[in-house]
Amino acid sequence: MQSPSPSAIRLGEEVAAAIADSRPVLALESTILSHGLPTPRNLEVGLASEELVRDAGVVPATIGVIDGVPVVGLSPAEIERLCTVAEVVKVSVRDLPIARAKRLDGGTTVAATAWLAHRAGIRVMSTGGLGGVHRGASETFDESADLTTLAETPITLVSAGVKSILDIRATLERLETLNIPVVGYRTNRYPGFYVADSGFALDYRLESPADAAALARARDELGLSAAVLVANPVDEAKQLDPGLHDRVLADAIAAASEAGITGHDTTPFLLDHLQRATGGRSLEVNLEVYRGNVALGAEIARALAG
Ligand code: PSU
Ligand code: MN
Repeated sequence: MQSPSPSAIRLGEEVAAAIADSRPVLALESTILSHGLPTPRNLEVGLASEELVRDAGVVPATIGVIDGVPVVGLSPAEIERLCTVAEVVKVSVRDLPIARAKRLDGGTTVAATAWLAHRAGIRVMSTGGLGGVHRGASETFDESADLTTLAETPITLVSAGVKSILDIRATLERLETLNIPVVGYRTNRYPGFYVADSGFALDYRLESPADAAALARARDELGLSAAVLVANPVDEAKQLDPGLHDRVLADAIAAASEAGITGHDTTPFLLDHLQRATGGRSLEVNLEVYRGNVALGAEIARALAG
């Protein structure tokens, strides 16, 4: 991929200064705000996450698209705009030129956020759940561009795995094919977002932010292009009850198929269904998971800058 012209991406002032001084910066996505969480929780989460990063001595860079311009380091007013305006679109990498030409506002996916963060010189990013291979993908070909983009984006990404609304086994196979290292943070089990263990094993684990920094440096020394994925499970004490999880998941998948939901609408639809079907429990777990990933991402950003 070619480099964007320097004026194509706008850096927030604080973020630009931190990058120039090699101070730690943590990138955060905005699809989770525009399409993943209900209003007004999305705005609370967007602002509280930045606060959490600052408290760790790291500069937050929430990334999104305003009037077609990709912004690395949105202002609080811009975060509010992406959280509250109805016309905000979900922007993955393929949507960046469309948003630009049409001057749209957009919440950026993991793929678009990582792509922009890397080009701005940011080395670590946190999200809740990564996109992946959807169930039925052998028929629909519905696989998130998060995977192919991360294969070409040398960043460190902290997530709690992929949600069980996806085909986790297929997602792990694709990550292997795409040469993307996946490591458990203090676990040998791949996390299942709402639950600490998805049922799949991981070959490698890390014990500390310093370990994660060493892994990122090793990748850079070898000149490999893929992201390093740090899979950070929710505390078992705070996970969604696995029995409840399995029941409501089956209902959500059936509802999506009945409603004829496909493509990029699938994830927001399923998440919304889960939230309502668990009386908000899945939302609380979602926020707990996200907080944990933001906190760990900030520690890794510090370890890499140190
Ligand atoms: N997974 C979640 N919540 C989300 C997303 C994924 O649990 O909000 C968002 C992320 O921004 C991710 C995107 O990058 O959805 C993937 O969408 P798609 O499958 O359309 O690529
Ligand atoms: Mn898709």
